[in-house]
Amino acid sequence: MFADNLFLKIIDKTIPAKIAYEDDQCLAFHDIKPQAPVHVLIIPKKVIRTHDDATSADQALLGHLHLVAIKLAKELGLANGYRLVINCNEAGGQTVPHLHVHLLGGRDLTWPPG
Ligand code: D5M
Repeated sequence: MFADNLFLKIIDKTIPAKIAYEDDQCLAFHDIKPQAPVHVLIIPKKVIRTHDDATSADQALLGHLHLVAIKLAKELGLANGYRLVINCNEAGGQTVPHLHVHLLGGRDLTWPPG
């Protein structure tokens, strides 16, 4: 089962996080359990529980998350490459019920992922 939506507490700053970027639509912060030298989560401020819950109304927001990922990849020294991951639902490995984009880099990433 999903855990609580603790990312809402990161958005409202009741749980601390190492914030990499913030604007009116999204927040990016370093993952507490990094899987690569750079591992940042980019989340919308709007609650969208899973990737499946996004609708056409979220089209620009989803695009915005990608553009923020490009900006952060540049700022965080990932010119050689990086990976974006969205885990969707339990079988997809999602544990926090708030859509998030993982930005991973800083090492040679292998394929397929686990
Ligand atoms: O990814 C959920 C991610 O959220 C996982 O990589 C750990 C991360 N996480 C959990 N709690 C925190 C806090 N408090 N700060 C930063 N990062 C956190 P998923 O795709 O749902 O498995």
